[in-house]
Amino acid sequence: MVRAALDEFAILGELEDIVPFGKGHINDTFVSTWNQGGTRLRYTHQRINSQVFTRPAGVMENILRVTAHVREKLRAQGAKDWSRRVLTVIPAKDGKPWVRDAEGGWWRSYCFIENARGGDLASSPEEAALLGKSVGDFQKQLADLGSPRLHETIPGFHNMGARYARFHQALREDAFDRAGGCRGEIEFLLQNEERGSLLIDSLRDGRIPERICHNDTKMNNILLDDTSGQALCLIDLDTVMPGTSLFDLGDLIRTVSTRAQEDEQDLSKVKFDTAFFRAILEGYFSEARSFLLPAEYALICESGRNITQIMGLRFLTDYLEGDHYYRVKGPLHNLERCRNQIALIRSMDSRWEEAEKIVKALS
Ligand code: ADP
Ligand code: GN1
Ligand code: MG
Repeated sequence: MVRAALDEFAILGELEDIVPFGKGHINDTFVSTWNQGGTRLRYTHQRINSQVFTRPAGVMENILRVTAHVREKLRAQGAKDWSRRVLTVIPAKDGKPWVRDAEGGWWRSYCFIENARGGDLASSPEEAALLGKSVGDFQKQLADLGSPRLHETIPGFHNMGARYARFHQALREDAFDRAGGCRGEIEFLLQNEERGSLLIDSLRDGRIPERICHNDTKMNNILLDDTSGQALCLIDLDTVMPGTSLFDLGDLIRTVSTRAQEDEQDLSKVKFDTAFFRAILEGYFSEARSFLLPAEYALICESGRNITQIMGLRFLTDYLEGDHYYRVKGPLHNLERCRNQIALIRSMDSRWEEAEKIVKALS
């Protein structure tokens, strides 16, 4: 199946190898190696998860517009390595940005960005600052993307109210008889329901502006250069769409201000680290200061807590619904992820005042 799909892309040379790749939870990713007149070149291929992205053509239309816009910006800045700093879509032989397989699946291909890595944890505050800067830069580059509005590839993606409605339904149905084993987690999420809507309500009421954002800025969606350690490129562009700057900053805080991975089971390791938090903000502000508004600054601490909460909620909902959304390693994986996110929220809460002071000092 993979082989047949690859044959339809406009890639020259002899195919030498195809291997599954990466640790994404959503799409099926492969890397292929080709011999092109004696030079080896690699490409990334993804079968888009069409349960999650029900309109893949809209996803690809967004990605083509966004990558073209960023590419122009990089060229205008005279960036020498622009082809490593933005994804390049490889068209199919028929010119479309996708290939359909015999089972109706949707495939796309990108140039593989060599000598780069997407880690799960930041190794130092310096690295956290580079990650923050790359997210600020991405938002800045897209601030003047013209009309039409990008497609909402997953409607209500960060809509806490809609996520809670689904959670309540999963709880009522308890189709896999799992709710009894996670009463504490359910209770925590119910207690935090109202506060969780702060970001989405602020966006809806116009208290914070709509901006184009990435919406999935967890650390491993940002590639770092192996040699320089610099943040190179934001990948996984399926969810680039209108939202608030705080969705991206929040997801970065969720994944980069802790020293534990999102499925770490030793919860004593799940701690909000204010040195990393400060560094993320320093990097992010170095780009975003030019456009951020006071109302956005005011919700920065809340953004980290909020995106951590929505992930905890989504992991637990998926657990209650029988693990059909996220790729899991075992029957408790989603529950473990949820416990981890709740532990992170508790740790954020315990250092709230300190975090607020950091935001104030840097704003
Ligand atoms: P998912 O939506 O499943 O998370 P991603 O688009 O994040 O899929 O891709 C999964 C992984 O594949 C990434 O974490 C990254 O390691 C790798 N990857 C994807 N695209 C590229 C690329 N163009 N160059 C290098 N690595 C890539
Ligand atoms: C998914 O695709 P991936 O693995 O980069 C998810 C994010 C979650 C993340 C949690 C489209 O991201 O929303 O934050 O898992 N992406 C989608 O690790 O649902
Ligand atoms: Mg990803």
